[in-house]
Amino acid sequence: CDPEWSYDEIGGSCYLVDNETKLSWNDSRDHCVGLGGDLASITGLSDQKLILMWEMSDTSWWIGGSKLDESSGWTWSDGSPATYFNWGDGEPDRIDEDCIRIQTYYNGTWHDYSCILVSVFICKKQ
Ligand SMILES: [Ca+2]
Repeated sequence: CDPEWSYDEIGGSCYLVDNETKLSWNDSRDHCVGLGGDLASITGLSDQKLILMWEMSDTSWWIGGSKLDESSGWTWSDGSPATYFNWGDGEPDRIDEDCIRIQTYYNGTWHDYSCILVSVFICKKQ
């Protein structure tokens, strides 16, 4: 992995947790793509546990899930199959919240959130 990226031995991916830059979901995605990756997909328990291991600060992070394409339902921006979900209690709860954040202060459960709001984010690349 490049400097500052963390290696996932199980999945073979590299992750970048950017805890200083706050961007909308789209701008976060563009930022990750510009670095040769995409927003992080979380496709199963191993991805989920890994992210929690690294990042226990008290916040929420954009990940690559969205339902911006209404015909497809929830999808991952990197094209990974969206079969695993780890929603928090009562989530997803709003039709106008089309993007997903992982909440490190709620055991890494996810919530849907308004894509235009700014947030820190997690990138991933193969
Ligand atoms: Ca929500």
